[in-house]
Amino acid sequence: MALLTPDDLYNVSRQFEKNNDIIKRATGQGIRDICESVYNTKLGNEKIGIIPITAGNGIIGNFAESLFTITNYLKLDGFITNHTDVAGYYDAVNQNADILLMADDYVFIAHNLRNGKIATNHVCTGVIYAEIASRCKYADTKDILVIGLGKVGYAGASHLIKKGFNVHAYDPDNEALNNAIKELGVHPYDINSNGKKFCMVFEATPNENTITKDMISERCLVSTPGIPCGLSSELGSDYDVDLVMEPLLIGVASMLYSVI
Ligand code: 2YC
Ligand code: MG
Repeated sequence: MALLTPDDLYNVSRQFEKNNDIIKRATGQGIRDICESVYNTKLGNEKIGIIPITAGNGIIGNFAESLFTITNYLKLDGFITNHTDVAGYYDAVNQNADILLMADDYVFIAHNLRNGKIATNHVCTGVIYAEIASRCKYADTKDILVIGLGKVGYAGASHLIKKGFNVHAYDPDNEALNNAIKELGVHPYDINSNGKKFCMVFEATPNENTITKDMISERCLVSTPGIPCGLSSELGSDYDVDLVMEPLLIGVASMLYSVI
């Protein structure tokens, strides 16, 4: 999994609002309403303990601060613990946190201490970006393209299958693709066949320029948490593309709603 950098998180709240406007334009609803509907729940004023973790590659500049930003946007009572790691965990519990947010290089979790629910960033990011793509208001089809069937892509594809979409999927790793065909029933998408063009695309890869002209219709919605962007800026301008791509906060919103 590609680790975020402080640059990725530059002006993260501005990036979030810009993307929320694009989501509203392309789906008719904002991220809060979409999360309420996906998880069939509403946020209250939960207390959120944000715990910096020094393990592995250590603290990422602006990571904890970015999490604090989204807790404010969602009108939650967020705080960053004074200490890191276990001492930070202890702080958060002592300050009566309802939900803990913490990440090492392998997993980023939200843990609700009141109901025991725990969620991971990669699953919640996959679900919410797939959901956004599937809500394209100018799409008159249930056909949707999923590019990338790693942990994030697989979670999104699974969510779309459950919602009754016809998922056409591609991953250069045949094992990942065969797994998704066998376990989820996705249709393998042959990138060399100049076949179907999609107006709804969910891309979850660590690679750039994975989306080509042959894959998308002139007017389309591309939803991708992937850094770097799978949609080249040329294609983004040649075609009329609504591009939803934000480094962290849309996924975190999904995590918080999923443990309520
Ligand atoms: O600042 C800290 O507390 C660090 N331990 C945070 C490490 C986060 C590592 N994960 C990532 O960079 C991201 C995930 C948030 C999603 C994809 N990569
Ligand atoms: Mg990508």
